[in-house]
Order: sequence, then C-alpha cells, then structure tokens
Amino acid sequence: MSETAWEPGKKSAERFARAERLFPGGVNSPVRAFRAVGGRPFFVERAEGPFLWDVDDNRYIDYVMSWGPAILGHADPDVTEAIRSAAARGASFGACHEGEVLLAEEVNALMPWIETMRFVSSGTEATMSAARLARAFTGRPRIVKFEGCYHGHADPFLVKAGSGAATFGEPDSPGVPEKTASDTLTLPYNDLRAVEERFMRDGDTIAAVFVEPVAGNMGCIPPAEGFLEGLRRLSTASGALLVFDEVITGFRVAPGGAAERYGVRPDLATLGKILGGGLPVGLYGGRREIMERVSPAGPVYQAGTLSGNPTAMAAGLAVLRKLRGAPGTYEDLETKGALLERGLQRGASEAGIPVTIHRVGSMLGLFFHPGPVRSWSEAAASDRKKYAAFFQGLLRRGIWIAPSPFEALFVSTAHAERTIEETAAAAREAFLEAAAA
Ligand code: KE4
Repeated sequence: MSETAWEPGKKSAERFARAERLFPGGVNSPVRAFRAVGGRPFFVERAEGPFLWDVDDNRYIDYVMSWGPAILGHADPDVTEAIRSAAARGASFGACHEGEVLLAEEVNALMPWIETMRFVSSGTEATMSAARLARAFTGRPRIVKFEGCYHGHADPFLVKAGSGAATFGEPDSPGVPEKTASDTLTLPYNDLRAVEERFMRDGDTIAAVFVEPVAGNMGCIPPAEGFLEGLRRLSTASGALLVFDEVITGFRVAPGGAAERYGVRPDLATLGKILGGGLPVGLYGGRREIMERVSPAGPVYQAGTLSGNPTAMAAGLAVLRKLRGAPGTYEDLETKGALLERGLQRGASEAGIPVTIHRVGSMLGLFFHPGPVRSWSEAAASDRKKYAAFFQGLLRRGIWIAPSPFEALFVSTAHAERTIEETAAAAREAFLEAAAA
C-alpha cells in the first residue's frame, strides 16, 4: 500500500499553486482542499454523466456529484439546453419573470406543504432567512439544531454543543458572537428524549427546531424510527416551528423529499442543490400564514439581487420536470443506490474491515466504524485514517468520493450499473489498503 498521498497531475498542481495565492487554502469552499484526506486537489476540465475529467486528462467516476445537485448526471443535455436558451435571453433581469413562477409551481406540486416560498441564491441564505422568519413569527429567540447537522454558515448555525446539553451553544467559529451562539441549542441527533427534556424546560422560548430529516453532513445517517414524528409532536405542542432543511434531501430521497418519504410535514422547509440543477439557487417556504410575514407582504426583511435568477430557474425547472416526467426515475435511483451499497459492503467484508454503511435512496454514508452509527458522537468515532486511505486508494483507481469522512456519496441516473460494478471492484482493493492503514 503506497504511504504517500495521491498527487494530482502537473497541470492541476500548477493551477493549485496559482489558486493558493488567490484564495484562502486555494479554494472557494473548505472541503475542496482535500485537507481531511491528504494530498492536493485535482482541477476539473469538464464533466459529463457520472464522469469528471481533470486538466491532466485523468477520468474519475464521480460520487460527489457537486455535493448533490447533479442527480441527472453532469451536463445533462436537456438541462444544458435550458441554461443556454435562458442565458441567450439575458442572464439576469432583477425583475419579475415567468421562470420563477414555473419553478415555484413545480416545487408546490411536489411539496404541497410549501404553499408560499421565496427563492434565494444558496442553502445558507435559505436557512438564515428561515431562522429570522421563525423568530419573528413566534416572537421567541431560540433555535434548536442537532450535532453533526450542517445548515450553511450563517452565524446562528455555526454553534457547537454547549458544555453538556444543559447549556446553550458556544461559537463553532471565530467571529460568531457569544450572544448569537447562546441562543442556539445543539442536541444529539436521533435523541428524542433530549429534545423532550429541553422542550419541558425551555419550550416557550424556542422559535424553531432545524433538522436535516436525513443527516447528510456527518456521513449519511437516517432518522431513527419515530424521531421526525416526535419532533413534529413536540414542536406543535410548544408552539415552535419545525423546519426541515432539505437542501440535500429535497428531490433526492423522493420527489417530495424526506417529508414525503417519512410522511412528516414541516412548518417551513429549505431547499437548494438539485433545485438549481447546478446553478446557485436556494429556497425557503412553507405555511402561507408564516411566509406572509416576509417583506414586502410583511415586516420580515429579506432580499437578493439574483434571487429567482432566470437562468438558474430554467436549470432547476429542466431538472424537476425531467425527474417528474420520466417514470421509474426514483426506482432507478433506488436500484443503483442499493447496487453501490451491496458492492461496498461486499468489498469491505472481503477485506475484513468493519464498516457501517447507511443508505437512503441514492445517498449513502460510509463509516469505518463497526456500528451502530446513529449520531455525531458515533460518527465522529469512525476511523478517519482508514477513510483517508480508502479515499486515496479509490482516487488512484479513478474514483472520486467526498474528500471528507463526514459527507455523503451520491448516485445519479447517469451512473450505469456496470460503472457501479467497476466501482465495487476497485473498492475491494481500496478497502484492503485501508485495512493496512
Ligand atoms: P450552501 O450555502 O452551501 O448552498 O448550502 C448550505 C447547506 C445547507 N443545508 C444543508 C443540509 C447542506 O448540506 C448545505 C451545504 N452542504 C455542503 C456539503 N454537504 C456543501 C459543500 C460545501 O460546503 O462546499
């Protein structure tokens, strides 16, 4: 097993040297720097279907898929054509246009609990706005979130669990004021008792509970039986709002996201990623009586130069129409997700390395941990060195998974079964290398 980390080709290395002078860590989003897995990142030249090619003409089978948006594969011809023709009519107007109405109608058709909504330009903007709106609507200051769940980088969410669940949060990043952090309480995911205890003590000060209904930012961890239903019951009883952050799961785990898959309706939901088909789009929305508080209908201010951008709307509309239009799409995603899960499971057991693999539809989580993995504390105990060795072993074999043990793997409709089988064969060897790490 080669001890040295995989190194990118000459052209990637040259570009990264320039990037390091221009961007913090050489990247425009931290995870892309490969710091959790070692080595330096490749630079992408182009992508198509399930494949990426780097500037040194190496091909990779992609299971990052832009962190979720590319559910139809990269450069889907219909999506590309929709973007091209929208851009040719003007990339952005800063004015009303039918594209935003058409995409909102598509969202409402798939998620009828999103009665009224607002487009923004990222998942962070969506959750930040939803937090402000929840506080305004309830007149309460506190937000509950869960350890290991990520809701973007707005201050109220960059909070780590206070020392013991008895206190409110402490900043998880310099620059987040203590006061802001102290209004956010972080509880263990899938621990309904901890939520019940907190609501008993502080329920009347809690504006909202934010949850990833399937956690996708600590690997992939599904909700425990009754967890989402319990959050629904406790929120309703205390007058707090339940907010499903479906930036990853929306249109991924079912046409109507996790709310459809698990049959639990939130008061507000946030969306992103797939909704923009790879272009910058976020959304928050839900019950009309809540959303009507948002300016200019109501006093809660929120605005955005590129909100409802016509080119991004066209991309998202092309994706949602294709997802909804082609019968059997979600069965196909389910089949391919299961094929990858079985291949990874078989490879790990043949390599004699204990792993826990979670899957919800076409999103998967892989933990170098004997299991169970139901929350952050268990996910955090997984073996990061082995993950890094596995990552490097796959990369040397032309397969790209998340450069962090705390992300999900994504399968798209463009991943052919033989491509997934090729991945499983390579994974078996990479597991052997990880076992030796
Ligand atoms: P953005 O601001 O990155 O568009 O969305 C923030 C966000 C909100 N909610 C959930 C559940 C999310 O997963 C995200 C962003 N996801 C990360 C990785 N899973 C994006 C990748 C990155 O940070 O580069």
